[in-house]
Amino acid sequence: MVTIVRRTVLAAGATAAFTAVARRLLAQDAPPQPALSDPSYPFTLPPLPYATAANEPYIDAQTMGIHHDKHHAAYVANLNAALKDYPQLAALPLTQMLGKLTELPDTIRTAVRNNGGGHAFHSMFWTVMGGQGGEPDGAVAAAIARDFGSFAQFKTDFNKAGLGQFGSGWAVVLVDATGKLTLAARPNQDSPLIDGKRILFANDVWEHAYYLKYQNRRADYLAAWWNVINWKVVAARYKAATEGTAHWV
Ligand code: MN3
Repeated sequence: MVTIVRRTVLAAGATAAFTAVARRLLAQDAPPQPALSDPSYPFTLPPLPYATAANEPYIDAQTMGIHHDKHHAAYVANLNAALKDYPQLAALPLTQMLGKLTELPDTIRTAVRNNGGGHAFHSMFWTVMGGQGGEPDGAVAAAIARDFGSFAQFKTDFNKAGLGQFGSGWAVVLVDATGKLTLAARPNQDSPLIDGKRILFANDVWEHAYYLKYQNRRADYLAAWWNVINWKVVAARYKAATEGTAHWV
């Protein structure tokens, strides 16, 4: 039944025709999304864990396709190129490589900062999307209530961080080993992993993430993005952080 609906929707070919109902059916048909573990050299572009149209109408399929296939692919290619002649560094998983950024040779530090940060951020980003939005439950909901007062306040503060980031960057929710949540805005692809911090989830506020649909209206994009967050993946990331399991990007 779901398969038939999907085929019909895809055959229509018009991404604008995707409704909330079709999106829900697609999501139900998709396998559960694992949160991403720590990748290593040679780095590869992880496939989008859903169709490019899975986040319609909030994030358009064309933006998703270009963002993943072009922008993220370029970070991966440039990171591999930078590490080509540094086998000892290339042996480090990505989180450790970023955590040792200040110790890296001058010749590749900026390339690793930008492209390693970009690869880490985007690898996380795809997995925390493709969901149905709404509100979290369980431990994540409790942590948000404790650290921000309410879910509404949390969203307001997160959106403010994203809107206040001048130029390109990310709005980030950090989680420490005790489960405490804090917000941060980071410029460019400057990953909090560089400072040894752990990311619960983040939203990309580079114009390439929203310009085709939202143009200069970053606030509208930030507000719409909550409709596609995947709280199941966020819950898995929170659990991993508080249980101290291997660091995920
Ligand atoms: Mn991006």
